[in-house]
Amino acid sequence: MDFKNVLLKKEKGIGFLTINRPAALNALNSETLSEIHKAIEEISNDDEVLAVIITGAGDKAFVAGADISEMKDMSVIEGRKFGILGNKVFRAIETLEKPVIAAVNGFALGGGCELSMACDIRIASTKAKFGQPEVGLGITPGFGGTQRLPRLVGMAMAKELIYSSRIIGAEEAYRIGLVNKVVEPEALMGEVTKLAEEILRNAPIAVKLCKQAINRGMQIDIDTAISLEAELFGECFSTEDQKEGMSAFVEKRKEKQFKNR
Ligand code: DAK
Repeated sequence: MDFKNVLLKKEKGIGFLTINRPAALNALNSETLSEIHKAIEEISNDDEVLAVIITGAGDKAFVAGADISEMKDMSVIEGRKFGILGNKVFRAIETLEKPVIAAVNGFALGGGCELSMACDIRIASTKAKFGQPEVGLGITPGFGGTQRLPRLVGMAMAKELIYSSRIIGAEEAYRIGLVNKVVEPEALMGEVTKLAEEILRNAPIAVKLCKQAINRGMQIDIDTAISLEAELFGECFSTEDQKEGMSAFVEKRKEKQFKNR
């Protein structure tokens, strides 16, 4: 499928999704959000793609936020519709049955920080900047920032960042646990690709079930979560990949042929 504001490239099992509006620092307007949704659907239906990397075009921004020019004159109903669209897209990323890594190459503000937080893992370049500056614009974060930021960095730190609308650098984001790693800008895509390849060496169904167990388990009480883990663990034994993984160990074989079955 051809898109106007995103690029989708598939290479060796990895889907590279680039938000591509560099003149507006990749700000998310409705059209871009709809295209991200379509791209995620395409990735979801493509059995050849087993991991996803999301980044921003250009050398300045990952995504500088929701599109302020589009939002400026929205009515209550339009604002709500926009919020529903954004949340639908970000939930589609969060619940995609494949791991998603954000390669944060520059500004990740407002909706951009929220997009990165809907991904499973964030790797940042030293040039990345994170923040939820919405209260300075007279609004609350609207694409899950008030919910995902406290889950990642804790309630007090999330409140400090959201109430103050302070923008922080990559090292600070690393220190508070918002990003997994910080690398030089020229090393960023190599680093995220290497991580995706490392994940791809494992059994895809097991990775998918781990994502489910962690995401769903973190929202429920520990007893229910442990039952969920037990159920998903059991499910693995219906797969050919479980047989292959364990046979390889017993036979002292280094090479494993996982088939995503
Ligand atoms: N929206 C639209 N255009 C943007 C943009 C944005 N978020 N960010 C940057 N741009 C555009 C600029 O307008 C400029 O366009 P031209 O003037 O060249 O046409 C171009 O990108 C380059 O930006 P600058 O000239 O400003 O570049 P600088 O290097 O000087 O500054 C900056 C970079 C990132 C510090 C600055 O652009 C900036 O402060 N941008 C806005 C950052 C921001 O406040 N982001 C949060 C947006 S609010 C909700 C739904 C969603 C949301 C909330 C509620 N509901 C429905 C409930 C989400 C809200 C947000 O994300």
